[in-house]
Amino acid sequence: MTTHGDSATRSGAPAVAARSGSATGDDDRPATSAEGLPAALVDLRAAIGAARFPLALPSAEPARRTATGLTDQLDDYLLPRLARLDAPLLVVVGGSTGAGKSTLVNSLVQARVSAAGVLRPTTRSPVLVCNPADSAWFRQGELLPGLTRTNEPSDKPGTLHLVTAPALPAGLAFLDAPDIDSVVDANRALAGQLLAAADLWLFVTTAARYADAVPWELLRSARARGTAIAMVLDRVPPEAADEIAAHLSEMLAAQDLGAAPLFVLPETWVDGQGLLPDRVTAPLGAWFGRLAADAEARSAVVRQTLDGAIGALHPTVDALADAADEQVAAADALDERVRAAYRAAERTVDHGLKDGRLLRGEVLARWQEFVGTGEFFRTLEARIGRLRDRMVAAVTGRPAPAAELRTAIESQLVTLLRGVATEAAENAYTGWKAHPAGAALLEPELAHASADFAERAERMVRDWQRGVLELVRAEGGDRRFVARTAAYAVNATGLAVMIAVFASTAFIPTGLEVATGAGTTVAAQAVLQAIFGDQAVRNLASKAREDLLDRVTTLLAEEAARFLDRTGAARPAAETGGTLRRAAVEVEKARHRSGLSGAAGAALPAADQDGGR
Ligand SMILES: Nc1nc2c(ncn2[C@@H]2O[C@H](COP(=O)(O)OP(=O)(O)OP(=O)(O)O)[C@@H](O)[C@H]2O)c(=O)[nH]1
Ligand SMILES: [Mg+2]
Repeated sequence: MTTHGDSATRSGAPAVAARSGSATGDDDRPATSAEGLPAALVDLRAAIGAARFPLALPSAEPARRTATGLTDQLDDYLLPRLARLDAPLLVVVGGSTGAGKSTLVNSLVQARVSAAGVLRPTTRSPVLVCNPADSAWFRQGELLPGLTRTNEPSDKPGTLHLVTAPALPAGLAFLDAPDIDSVVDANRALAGQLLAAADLWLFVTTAARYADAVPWELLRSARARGTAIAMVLDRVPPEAADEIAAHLSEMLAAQDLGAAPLFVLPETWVDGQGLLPDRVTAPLGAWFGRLAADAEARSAVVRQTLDGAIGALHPTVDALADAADEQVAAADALDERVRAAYRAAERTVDHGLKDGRLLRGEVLARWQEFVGTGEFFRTLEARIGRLRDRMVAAVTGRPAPAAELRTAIESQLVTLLRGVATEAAENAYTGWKAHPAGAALLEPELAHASADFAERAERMVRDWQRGVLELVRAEGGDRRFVARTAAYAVNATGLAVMIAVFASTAFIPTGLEVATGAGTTVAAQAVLQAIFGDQAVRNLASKAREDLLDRVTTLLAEEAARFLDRTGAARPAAETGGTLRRAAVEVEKARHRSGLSGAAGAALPAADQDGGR
């Protein structure tokens, strides 16, 4: 026999693929053409395992739980069961705490295999009891591979206590589960997991508890899945038996569970061993005995439950796919809020360069200082060549104003950039805050521009200024005035180009609006006019402007990335939903081809003995 470690069986694919071949090849196995089904389920398992729901949408937590439930069920039950259709029938005994589940199991196998007690809930880790002949199958851990098998009762979570009982016929095993409506979360979750691995659910309730809501919820969903269900109404006072049984039957019929065999057990005393008297459990014991003896009936039960569970995958996986699509849509929506905020920031810079707002205050003052006094320029001819000569001359003697103008340009631009970066961060932050998934991704520092933004903006502007000088040098290389290659000529022209970028298109060709509006001197106006009138400067300015906007785009993209990286890290693959849906459709097709569904209908024998119905 091959032994599979937990990890091998958990991972599913290789172990299942290996098993399914031999399982279907054996002659003594039920003849289903299930070859395609395990493969389709393995694919579905992989798709569900890969699905992520990281964004905090209302649908995310339920989806995560559903995904875990589905992968558990595939690993715990569907895949191993499909690979071994002839394995012993697993009856999971489930119901409310204190209903007498453990006592019932002990009584049915005639041994105290599971502790029964007055402290609620008593059963915290599950106990599986089977005939010694079947213990190898349950021990090898194909079924419920995540539970560690123990030979002793254990309080450790994640264990399954295995016990053999010769009084129990081969082919049938009982799993005593923790209470399904437990106040202990772990108990409830485990009970749900175990029920999902049941070939048959023996639902145990009492005369006092049978109308409780939670079990009915679970019963309904088990019924919807087509799980084989048998019912035990325990501890019924003999005088009320008829009335209670009738009421429960009505409830069962109303829930479309009328076909489930129902056993009514009268209230009685437990013996010194904590076991129920034989006469009380006899009808139930006999019913299980018949089921154990009838391989065909057992196989029908297994196939009914298996087919129902596999059939129920499709709608559940569809819901999962919807949740996955929601994740992608939410990530897109969050990204769009950020992009919109930073696009607006870029637009503001773009407008700022166009509307002349940068050509004010300090920049304008330094510009005027740079080009000189009215005295100096009164004699200036509008011819650009002459102008440049003058400017060179002016700068030659006075380098300080050039440096100051450059600094003024830098700080003016940085101020604008800081403003737009702050506003964009605020807008992106608010946009995310108003979105449940966005709010969960926010950090307080995202409400502002990056701490080092001013520093990076300054560096960017200086790089741009250097770039403008490079441009002047390269573009004007063959021109008369730069041919002199005087550093000051390049410097002066570069600054004029930067000013031209600031004054930009709105003021070309006159440039007078800004100059006059800002109260500049006649000389400065003349210079502006001269500059804007020169095609070469205009070409340079338009290139410099593009270069500046490119650099602004990069700078702001780095800012936006602080947000976008978060959605990027959380973003589920766009095709998750589609992959899930396709995988579910393939499973559904394979299920129909498999012939499993032929077993649908009342596979369970009727409870036709005394005390049964
Ligand atoms: N008198 C009487 N006591 C019973 C009967 N069935 C169970 N008990 C007692 O009721 C208590 C609870 O029974 P358990 O078998 O532990 O109940 P359980 O459903 O396994 O409970 P949890 O493990 O907590 O979910 C124990 O003290 C049993 O001895 C019965 O038919 N008659
Ligand atoms: Mg118990």
